[in-house]
Amino acid sequence: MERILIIGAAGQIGSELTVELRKIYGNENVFATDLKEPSEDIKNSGPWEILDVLDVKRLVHFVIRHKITQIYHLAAVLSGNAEKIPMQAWHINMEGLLNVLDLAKEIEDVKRIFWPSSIAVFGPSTPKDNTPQTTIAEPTTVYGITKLAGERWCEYYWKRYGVDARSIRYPGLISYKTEPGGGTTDYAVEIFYEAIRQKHYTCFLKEDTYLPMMYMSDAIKATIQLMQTEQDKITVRSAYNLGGMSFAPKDVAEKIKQYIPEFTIDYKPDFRQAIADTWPRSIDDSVARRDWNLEIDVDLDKMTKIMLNGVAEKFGKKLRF
Ligand code: VAH
Repeated sequence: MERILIIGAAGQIGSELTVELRKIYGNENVFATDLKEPSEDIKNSGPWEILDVLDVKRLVHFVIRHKITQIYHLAAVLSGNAEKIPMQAWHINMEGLLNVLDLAKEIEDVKRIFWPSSIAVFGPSTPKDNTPQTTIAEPTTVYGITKLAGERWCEYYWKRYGVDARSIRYPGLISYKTEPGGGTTDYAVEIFYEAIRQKHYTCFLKEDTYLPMMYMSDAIKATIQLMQTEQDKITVRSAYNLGGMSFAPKDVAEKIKQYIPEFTIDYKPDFRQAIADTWPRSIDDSVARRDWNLEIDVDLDKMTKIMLNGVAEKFGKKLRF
């Protein structure tokens, strides 16, 4: 029986991944942990605990006590915030991952690790369109540096110690269940909150900034699919490219106007524009499709309806699109 530890269960990915994993493996077998309390539905549906991935003693004790067999280590400082606290971001993002990899190396019961990488591993010298799985990766952001280094460590622990660590280079992820968390792609979350709150949004990126994006349900499905794939089918031990769709702020604004005609937007690029300008516009995820049948269901139109309805419901507004 799988016993799963989620580190970062209160975050954007963790808050939805915990729910889906509990549906598959049973509520009592999925342990939600974070530095802050997770959502009510996570607290009320299964075990949860405050846990700091940097507290190695407590982490090891937790894993042994609960006979954990898989760890999803999601906690990290995202791109925008990492530029404000470079050394803390390096420490948190790298020490956290290395603690988990070392623990998997030492504790026999821990069979599989998931850790999220990002298209942020790519930099200005990377081909921007349909970026290949294997290509130049010279990130110029702190976040991207931590993700590239993390990928190298995952592959090292697999080759040297046989630790079955798996990873995905997520594009920008869009969901409504948690507030935006300091990422550069989070304009694509904020815009829906502001469209419902005040029918206007001031975007911190230029209107034609194309970035690879994905709705959260597709990302969660891909993550679980990768973790359920037989070991001999995995050919990438750094991190799999994951593309999804590519759109710019102007595309999202146009889609929102189809449902809220009075919605308006203006553009005031900030420091995050320089981050976005170093990332690809679109990603080739054919290797993931070949190795573990990646499928993407949600396009921009479907995502717009889901986001507007979801945010409206959160605010108790009687809107249905
Ligand atoms: C960020 N949401 O903006 C993350 C993501 C591709 C970007 O990794 O930092």
